[in-house]
Amino acid sequence: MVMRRKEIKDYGTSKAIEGDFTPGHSCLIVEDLVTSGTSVLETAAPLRAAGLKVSDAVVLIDREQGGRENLESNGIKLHSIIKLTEMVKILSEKGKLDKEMVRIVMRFLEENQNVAALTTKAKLKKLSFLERAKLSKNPTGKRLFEIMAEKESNLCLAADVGSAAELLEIAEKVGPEICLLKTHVDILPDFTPDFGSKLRTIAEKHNFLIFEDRKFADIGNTVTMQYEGGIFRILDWADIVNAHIISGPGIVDGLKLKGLPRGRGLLLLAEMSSAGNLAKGDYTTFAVKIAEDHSDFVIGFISVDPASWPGAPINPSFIHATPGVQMVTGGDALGQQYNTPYSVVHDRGSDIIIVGRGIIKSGNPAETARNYRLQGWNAYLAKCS
Ligand code: 5BU
Repeated sequence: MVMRRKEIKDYGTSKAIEGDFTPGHSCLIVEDLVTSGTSVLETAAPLRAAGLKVSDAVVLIDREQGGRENLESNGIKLHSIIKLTEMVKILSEKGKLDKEMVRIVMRFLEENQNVAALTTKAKLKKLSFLERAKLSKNPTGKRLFEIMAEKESNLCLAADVGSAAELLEIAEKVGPEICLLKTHVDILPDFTPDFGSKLRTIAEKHNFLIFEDRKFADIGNTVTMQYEGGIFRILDWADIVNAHIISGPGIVDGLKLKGLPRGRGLLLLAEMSSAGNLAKGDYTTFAVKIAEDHSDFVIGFISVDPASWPGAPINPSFIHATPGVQMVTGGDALGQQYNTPYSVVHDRGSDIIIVGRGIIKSGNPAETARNYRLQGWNAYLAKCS
């Protein structure tokens, strides 16, 4: 027997699901009644995320308001003991419901069958980047969605090159194709304090944002200093930074203290692309909860397969950015794992493809970036249509 908690507490086991189970086992969902099917889907998501197979649900009453169809389209067969119309019929035959009440109930059901079907469709419909820009509570998150729509680009270049000079050169070349440029400023041997302003000039010219992949991981007080100070002064030039949530929500409070007044945005590492990483299951669920609690500053996630997250699709104001992308699936010798732009955006539900060596190591980075941009954008269009 497995139990799903509706809310994850930050005390106790802090697990979304509890019980004695082994990944790969089948799990039958038991509910009292089904209306639109949302509650069963919310239960199925964390079970599936924990590796359980969910293909059937048993309920006492099917209220016949779109639940059966909704579940069917999510791979769950509904078995009901009785349907609401059958129940009304039996009660009326036994003289327990008068004719007027039967008429009212049947009419209500007829009207609400259509409403439920429409609501389900609206929920499943993928919003465009421009529609999502309007939902974002953070100016950088909003701007990023807008740039993606304006440039028809959901491509982020991971500019992992050998020097600051090379980075500025590739930013200039690839700039027209990207919505975002990702840096690891601590790998640049020729970093100088004017690096940030030079990169910002190029970013403004080609209309892209800058994301320093700093992966903050310390306590709130320390990250405020790491973000603002040192020789890199990341806060001055990076529109977006990211953080692990290993240290708890205090890290977001700390970064927000410095970043929010400057209109900056934060991505939380909800998943990682490398083999054997530990960012999964309840960890990912916790990242979503922290993001919801700080949606004025958190603009989204580093994700790998957000379509499989519990409660997916989650709040559409959040952006999903995915590293580990190349034209063919595979990996490198140190644990990196690659998926294709189409599988990342269309199948796994991400928004932005982050591409490093696939572009940098190619003979013509500008042309290769254009190909990645088109692949990523077409996958987005296919998802929305
Ligand atoms: P690649 O050359 O496309 O493999 O580069 C991937 C980039 O994304 C690189 O800068 C990594 O540091 C970054 N990355 C990643 O690969 N996986 C992750 O989970 C995260 C970042 Br978070």
